[in-house]
Amino acid sequence: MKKVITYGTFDTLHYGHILLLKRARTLGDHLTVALSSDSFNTLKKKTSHFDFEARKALLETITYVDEIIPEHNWDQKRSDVVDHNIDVFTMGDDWAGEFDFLSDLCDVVYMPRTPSISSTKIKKITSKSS
Ligand code: C2G
Repeated sequence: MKKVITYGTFDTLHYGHILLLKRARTLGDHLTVALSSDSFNTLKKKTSHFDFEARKALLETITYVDEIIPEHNWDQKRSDVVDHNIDVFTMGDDWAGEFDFLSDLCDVVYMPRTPSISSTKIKKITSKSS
């Protein structure tokens, strides 16, 4: 079984995330999502509208996602790849080059980021309309 992993906050889940997860799943037979914890979001200086449990519950409804693990810090990727027998690491290409250090352990694939949609944009739209 070819295993794929990807990382992220996945706040206010939108079609950019879904497209990434759909493409990621086509890279293998099993997709693990390492979902940023609320405390790691703080470290990333990222405020998410939804907390970890809510973001996890949404991801669990997506057929492309086979497993969800927590992402607690920047440094867990190498051990995640080894511990979960990962064959392919993938992220959107806004991260291009950032994770090439994993290439001795697994394939590293950066996929085109979906333009014109982001959690930030959605939050702005929803705050204006509320
Ligand atoms: N993404 C995308 N298109 C968008 C928005 C996001 O393809 N319009 C992708 C990003 O490139 C990323 C994934 O969706 O691969 C998750 O995006 P975020 O939730 O913003 O995650 P990020 O804050 O980039 O966290 O250790 C890595 C970090 O946890 C990544």
